[in-house]
Amino acid sequence: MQPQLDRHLRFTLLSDMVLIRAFEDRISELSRERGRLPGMQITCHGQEAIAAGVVRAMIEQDVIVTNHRSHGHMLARGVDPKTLMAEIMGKRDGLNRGKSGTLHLADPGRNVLMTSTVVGAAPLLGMGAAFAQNYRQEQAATCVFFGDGAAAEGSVHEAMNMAAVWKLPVLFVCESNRWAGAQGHDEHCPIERVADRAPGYAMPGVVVDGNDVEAVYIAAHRLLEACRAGKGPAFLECLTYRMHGHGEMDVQHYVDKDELAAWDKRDPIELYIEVLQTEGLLDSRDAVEQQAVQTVDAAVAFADASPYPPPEEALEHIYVQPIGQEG
Ligand SMILES: Cc1ncc(C[n+]2csc(CCOP(=O)(O)OP(=O)(O)O)c2C)c(N)n1
Repeated sequence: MQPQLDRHLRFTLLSDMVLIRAFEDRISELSRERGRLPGMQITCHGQEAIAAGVVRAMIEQDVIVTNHRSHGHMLARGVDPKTLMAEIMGKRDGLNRGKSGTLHLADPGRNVLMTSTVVGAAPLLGMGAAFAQNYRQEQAATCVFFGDGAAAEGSVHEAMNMAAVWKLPVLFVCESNRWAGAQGHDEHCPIERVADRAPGYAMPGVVVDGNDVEAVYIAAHRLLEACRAGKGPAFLECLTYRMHGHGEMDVQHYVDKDELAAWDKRDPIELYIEVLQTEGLLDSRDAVEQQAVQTVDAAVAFADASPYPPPEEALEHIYVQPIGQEG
């Protein structure tokens, strides 16, 4: 059934994207300030429509397993920007008590099971989560996010194969952003559309414009409903472009500047603002942008005020306690 994109939902999609952009713009800024952010910072700049569109198409019970480019998925899922920022800064009040940093974020309370930065691991882990959903006969699906580079890993093919054999409720979401580190799509993928592989695993392979948030939402909504209805896994390829370097310190010397400029003209946020303004639904973008900046300011203030975790906590919450020793 075609989902209803009412006014409220359309504003939600826009404000999600604007918040993700504002949050990550601050991450980019902070990453240039010495000592502010530990580790490598990886943004989804230009890919916000995929995060907002897919995650808002999910129901609460659906599970997310994501990869290194995960801030957008977390924010669209409703993770508190304050604890998210504190976690990225490695602080004690962070989402994962400062133990994860940006690369291993998880929010089990919101069914964000984990972030795996082992390229190609998320689909296998997501397949496991979907196996559990099936086993428990839950009316829920698992959404796995990975890149077109990851799609060249054997683990992704094993995950797709087993998910199809066992008819598991998994939506494989490939964010085809044309890059895998400094390697271009053509260097690791012999076909133009990764989704063309899906029929080989007896699942639908749908290709969508990943910079069109409503198109992403509609496709994800339809495929997730089918997954939950017991129709087995599905593959959604979202065509987009990685606008920043692999990480924030990568200056993209290997990227064709004309290609980058052409994709910049297709910025998902600008495209959607134009749609909403043309339809007379959005007078001014200022309010939504100001709101996002205030949220990010508050997140940074919260994170700055939080201490670093003391060394004694380093080994806490690492392993599940054996049964009988939980207390
Ligand atoms: C198994 C493994 N190999 C290599 C790496 C190093 N690495 C981290 S991200 C990345 C590129 C991944 O590209 P893609 O899956 O297309 O995602 P994108 O970064 O483009 O979103 C690589 C090679 C890794 N983390 N894990």
